[in-house]
Amino acid sequence: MLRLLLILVVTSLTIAAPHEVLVENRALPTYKVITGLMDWYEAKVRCEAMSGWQLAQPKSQAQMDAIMSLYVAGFYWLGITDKNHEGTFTYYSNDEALNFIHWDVNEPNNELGNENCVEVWKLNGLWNDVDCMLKRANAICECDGVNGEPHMRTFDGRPYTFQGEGWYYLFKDCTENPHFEVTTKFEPREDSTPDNVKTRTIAINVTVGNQYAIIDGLDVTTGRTGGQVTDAKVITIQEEEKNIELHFTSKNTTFTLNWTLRKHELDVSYSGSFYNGKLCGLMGNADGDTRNDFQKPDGSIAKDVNDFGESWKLTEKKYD
Ligand SMILES: *[C@@H]1O[C@H](CO)[C@@H](O)[C@H](O)[C@H]1NC(C)=O
Ligand SMILES: *[C@@H]1O[C@H](CO)[C@@H](O)[C@H](O)[C@H]1NC(C)=O
Ligand SMILES: *[C@@H]1O[C@H](CO)[C@@H](O)[C@H](O)[C@H]1NC(C)=O
Ligand SMILES: [Ca+2]
Ligand SMILES: [Ca+2]
Repeated sequence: MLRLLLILVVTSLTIAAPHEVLVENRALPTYKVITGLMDWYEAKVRCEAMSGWQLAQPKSQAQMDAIMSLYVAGFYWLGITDKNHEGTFTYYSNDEALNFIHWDVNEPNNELGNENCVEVWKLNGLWNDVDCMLKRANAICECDGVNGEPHMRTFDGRPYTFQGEGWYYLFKDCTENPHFEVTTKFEPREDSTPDNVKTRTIAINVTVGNQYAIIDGLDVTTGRTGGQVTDAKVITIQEEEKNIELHFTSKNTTFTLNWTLRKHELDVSYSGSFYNGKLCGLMGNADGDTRNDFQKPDGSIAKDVNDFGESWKLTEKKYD
């Protein structure tokens, strides 16, 4: 089951390592401390309960300094672990190699044999590896979005912020005989200013074969392109009080879109493997590799967030 949280946006790129450069170029993430004596897993859950947030994964001294500006006392969990490969610590969200380390002397020492999670344990911000199950630390959470806003996430789990306006391809069938496409309309929020534009999703158009469903706020319109009225309904829609769930199946894959108007949040998931690596659009290619998610329609890797986002804009004025 792959997931996505949508409202706004973020990014990076890639193939070898270029996205790391972009991470460094971006403004600092926003940090937040959740206090309480938690084990590492609980800290992770508490951070991720906030849309767009995760356990902090400091990637530079500047980020470490920003985290330490919130330090009061005690221990603080970070999103760094070697639980899946003893001795090799990585960022937990994407399992990528650390590009910044801040170990205390003689750490990591795996002293108790199972010290697989990393904590900040001293005022100077130095790290220690410790048992993930110890209920002993506060959580430091980070949000990569602009001003702590939630952002987009690709099917493969890469978060990014992109403030597009208008209609964009969220994801579509990129096989030779495409069968579906899902587009979304972004519009500036009320609190946007010309210098700081923040957009959000306001409408969704799901087209499967010759049938479509348009969600605009909480209004749903369905219809057919081309006029043929032969096929059975391929898009199913369940309208609840505060959210709309929409499903469609193509090959052996069922896509589920869950739209919550109040939060302008669209949660997309799918089950089935046929489309792994065969999707494209703002949610990436779903091949399990976060590093190649920022491909443009021509297959090339975008040079930055805007280049990526804008490449998926609907150019012809199909609809407005
Ligand atoms: C859709 O979202 C609503 C509200 O966020 C939630 O209660 C519901 O369980 C979700 N449905 C699915 C299928 O995820
Ligand atoms: C779905 O399709 C893919 C590709 O054709 C295939 O590898 C996979 O086994 C299928 N899965 C199921 C559950 O049928
Ligand atoms: C929805 O998208 C389809 C496919 O791109 C397009 O043909 C159709 O005009 C759109 N529907 C509306 C009402 O905008
Ligand atoms: Ca240790
Ligand atoms: Ca990918």
